[in-house]
Order: sequence, then C-alpha cells, then structure tokens
Amino acid sequence: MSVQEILASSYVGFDTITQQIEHKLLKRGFQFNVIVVGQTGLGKSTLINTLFASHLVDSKGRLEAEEPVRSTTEILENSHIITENGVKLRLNIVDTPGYGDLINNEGCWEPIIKCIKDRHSAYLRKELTAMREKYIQDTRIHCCLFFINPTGHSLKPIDVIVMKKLSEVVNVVPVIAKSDSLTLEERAAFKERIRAELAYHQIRLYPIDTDEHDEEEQALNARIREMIPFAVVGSQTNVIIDGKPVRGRKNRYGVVNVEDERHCEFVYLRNFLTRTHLQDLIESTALNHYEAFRSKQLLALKESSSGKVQSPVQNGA
Ligand SMILES: Nc1nc2c(ncn2[C@@H]2O[C@H](COP(=O)(O)OP(=O)(O)O)[C@@H](O)[C@H]2O)c(=O)[nH]1
Ligand SMILES: [Mg+2]
Repeated sequence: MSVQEILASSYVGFDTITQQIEHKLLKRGFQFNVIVVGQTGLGKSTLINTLFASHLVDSKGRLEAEEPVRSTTEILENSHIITENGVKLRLNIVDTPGYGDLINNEGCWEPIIKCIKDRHSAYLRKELTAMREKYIQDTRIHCCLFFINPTGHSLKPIDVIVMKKLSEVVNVVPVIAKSDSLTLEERAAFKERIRAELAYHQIRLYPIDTDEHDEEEQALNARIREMIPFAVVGSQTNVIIDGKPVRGRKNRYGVVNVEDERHCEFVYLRNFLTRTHLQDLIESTALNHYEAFRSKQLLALKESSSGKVQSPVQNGA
C-alpha cells in the first residue's frame, strides 16, 4: 500500500462538520434583535415591514392629533418568526415611539440606552448562574436603525448626541427616512453633510473593522461606510409597475418603486442588513459591545466582593 493509498483510505470525515453545524443551526434558528429610534411618523414601522416583507409591527405612534405624545419610556417589543427556504429567523423589533417628539428632549435617549444595557445585564445574569441554560436565548440588541429626518439641512444637535451615545453600546445604522421628499442633488448633499458631521463629532458607526475581518470584508465595509446613511423609502402596499406588483408609493406625479435602486437606497440597506452583515451584526454585538459591558461589570463585581472579603481582615479578625 502506498502512502497515497493509506491517506486516501483514512478518511475521517470531519469535513462534514460544516454540514453538522449547519444542521444544528438550522434546527435552532437565528435570533435577530433590532431597535428602531426616531421621531414619530418618520416611517419606522413602515420600513421594518418593508424590510421583512410582511406586516410585522403593529405598535403605533400617535394616530390622532388629540392623542397625547407618548413618553419615550414606553418601549414596545414585537416578536415574529419568519421563515425563508427552511431558515428560521426570530425577529425581535423594539420600537421606541416618541423619541425626539418633545420640545425639550433632554435625556430622551436614556430609556433607550437603559433598554440596551438591561438586555446586556439580563444576558450576563443568565451566563453567570450556576445552573445555566445550555443555550441562552440571545436577547441583546444587534442593530439600531436610527431614523434621520429628511430636512436636507444637517443633523439636529440631539441626533448627534444620541447617535454618539448609542454607538458606544450598540451597532448603529443611520437611515434618512422618507427620502422621496428629497431631490437627488439634495439627497447627495445631505448624505455628504451627515458623513462629515459624523466624522467631525468622531461618531464611529457600524461597521467597524477588526482583526477578525479579512481584506475582502474590510473592502466591503469601506464601501458601506461611504454609502451611509442609506436614503430609504418604505411602503406597505403594492403598486403595479409594468404589470407586476411592487412595493411602492404612488402619488399624483408618479410612483416610487421602493426596490428600484434609481429611486432610493432601500435595496442596499436590505442587502446590507440581511445578505451581507446579518451574522456580523450578531457576532460583533457579542464580541465588542457585550464584551465591553461584561468585563466592566465583572471588574466592578470583583472589586466589590474583594472589598467585602477584606473588611473582616481590616477589622482585625
Ligand atoms: N413619503 C413617505 N411616506 C412614508 C414613508 N414611510 C412611511 N411613510 C408614511 O408615513 C406615515 C407614518 O409612518 P409610520 O411607519 O407609522 O411611522 P413611525 O411612527 O415612525 O412608525 C404613514 O402614513 C406612512 O405611510 C416614506 O418612505 N415616504
Ligand atoms: Mg411606529
């Protein structure tokens, strides 16, 4: 028997591990948690429904003018299971109605930051219990869609503050809401200005390159960063274009086809969120945001417990 033959016959079979992993992952399904932040009426619910091609979100903002403006503390959560070609995605949408609706928006970000941190600490508690579950359901927020008012001017000071705070605890993806209200020139100039402002205020938004990313991924990330913020249009209704129903908005002077790249950047956002970066959003939440939170908490815990141990010694015990 030649060496070649021995090698050929000694097939161990670990190359099937990818299939094994796939089988296991498919059985378990995926969990994706998104938080949407932005003023009432900017089209948050509509966009989420357009993104995931169904009527998912029912939490409403203000419906009637007489209705009181909701406080930002009212954070609503919707959970849905969507399936595509046998892949199960458990989608959690956290809606924050009322953000930035008030005249004085001082501290309006606090409930949102708290919500994100609370989820981190709930996960940490589960990790730390002695009889921990075999599989801890991932409740950490993987992505924050931040809706920018399509003013065409610049970011509001409050947006700058909030995006900065959010980017420290979560992957922030900014979008220009209702971008059908901007002309193409206005849109390009607005995007440019927002990018300049983000850079000026040193707001580091997702995606951020790490050692884990290879050259190809870094090149893709660079392209994404040049495109941010995505100028999107949402619609929950179909209009007929060339005999085919498409997601679109029809008005007196024409139709915006949401999925047409010449009309808006919705398709880029969807590809980015679901086709190219879904896994990275989930992973980077665990590796970066959660890890930072976790080590800070554990250090604090260690310090406080070592304080307790030392005290009897100090008392001369
Ligand atoms: N022109 C335009 N209107 C939109 C767009 N997205 C949503 N709307 C409309 O804006 C209104 C508020 O949308 P909604 O999704 O409830 O906003 P939310 O309060 O941010 O959740 C609805 O009448 C939508 O039909 C958009 O991209 N362009
Ligand atoms: Mg809504």
